[in-house]
Amino acid sequence: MHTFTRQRTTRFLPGAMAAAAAALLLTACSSTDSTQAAASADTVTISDQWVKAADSGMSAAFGDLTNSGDTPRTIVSATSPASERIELHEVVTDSNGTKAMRPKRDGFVVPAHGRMQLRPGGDHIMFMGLVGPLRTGSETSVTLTFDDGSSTTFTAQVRDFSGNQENYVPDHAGGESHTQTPAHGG
Ligand SMILES: [Cu+2]
Repeated sequence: MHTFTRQRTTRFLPGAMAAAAAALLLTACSSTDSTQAAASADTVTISDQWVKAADSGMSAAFGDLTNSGDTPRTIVSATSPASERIELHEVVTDSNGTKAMRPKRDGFVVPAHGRMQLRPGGDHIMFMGLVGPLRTGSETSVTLTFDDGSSTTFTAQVRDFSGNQENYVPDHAGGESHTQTPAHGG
């Protein structure tokens, strides 16, 4: 049983308001026009979402993203009151067979009429700086922002998880390696 709330927020620049209103009027006037694109937040939902319990430092959120629409949707960032900073991570295996996680450069793409799974050992929503302990059984909210500017907020339960852990490679393009071993299940 998960609490799930969705919010659709679209950011308008003040000057864009009139243009947006005009576009809406045009759409309303043409009854046969069904090309008006839905916002990503209206077609992507999450299920089985959860966050790994942690006392401090890093953690991660997981779940199943489902896209009911006809076009792929891309998540470009995330926020949560539980963490000062959040990154969208992937896990890669280097030539030595060592797993490491790093920011996923192009975000999370949820395919049209498809699903994207966020799992320990795979793509995950990385909490980079917990503001306080994440205790088992409590809940926290996470807001996902799409590349069209829309966003959706969900509530996730905190669960115990002691699974695979990977090294963190903050910048895989740079020559330096700041390897950390966070206590997180991603
Ligand atoms: Cu990570």
